[in-house]
Amino acid sequence: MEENALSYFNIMDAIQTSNTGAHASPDFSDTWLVVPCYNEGTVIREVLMNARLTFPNIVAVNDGSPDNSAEEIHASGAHLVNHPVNLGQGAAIQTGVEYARQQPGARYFVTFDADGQHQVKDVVRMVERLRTEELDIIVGTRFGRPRAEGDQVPWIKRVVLRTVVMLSPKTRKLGLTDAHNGLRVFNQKVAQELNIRMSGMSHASEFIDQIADRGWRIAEEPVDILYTEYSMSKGQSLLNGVNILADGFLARRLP
Ligand SMILES: Nc1nc2c(ncn2[C@@H]2O[C@H](COP(=O)(O)OP(=O)(O)O)[C@@H](O)[C@H]2O)c(=O)[nH]1
Ligand SMILES: [Mg+2]
Repeated sequence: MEENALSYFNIMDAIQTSNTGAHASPDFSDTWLVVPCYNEGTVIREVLMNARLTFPNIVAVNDGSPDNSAEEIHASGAHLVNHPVNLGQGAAIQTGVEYARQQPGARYFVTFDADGQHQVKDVVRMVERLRTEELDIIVGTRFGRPRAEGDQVPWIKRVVLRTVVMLSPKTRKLGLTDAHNGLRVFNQKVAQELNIRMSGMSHASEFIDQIADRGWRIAEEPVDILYTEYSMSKGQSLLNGVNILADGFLARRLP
């Protein structure tokens, strides 16, 4: 309990910092955030309520979480879709996109993490860019600009992500610097054509595959991923990194 309270305050600090500088947003009623969620009950309500201040349309896909994620999503006012069992982040994203693309007036779609690591101000910039540039999809990158003073990317994550890019011909061909960034903004064409079938970590590689194979026009946008005490306490950073590499090698799914 103690630990949860600590993480909670930490994430609220992070969210408040992340809001600083977000310009008063124009109308985002044509934009849907798709939020995959697994066991994020301690933070998901605040993350969604904060995002809803700018983006009123959010669908969170609760992927068979045994915790109180579903109740917290419901309390936030976001749309809630439940997977009765855990099907993985890729399946949750696919479900959320299928839900969002059916909503009247939906033109732009965003994949946004449930744990407070993504920032609303980055999404605002990416959607505005997608409105004005001839692009189908913009993906976030942690490495798109010279390394900043306060850069929080853990070194192991940095090494793994660099390695994935190096080993992945499609990622290199597309000119991408960050193969596993969960923050993406895309248009209706991508939302209609998207067909993520891999579970686990492989969905990020599958996303890259589909971008390359379907010829979607893509650009990267530098974003800051927040490494909060809460996100680090999930302890997945190292494991995810290893999984990303293992998945890629075993399934030959490095795009
Ligand atoms: N739907 C679903 N979401 C997941 C699953 N595992 C992780 N997530 C969500 O995917 C996002 C990113 O996961 P996270 O563990 O933070 O990965 P990392 O930040 O890339 O290291 C968060 O919003 C999680 O709640 C899963 O099995 N199913
Ligand atoms: Mg995370």
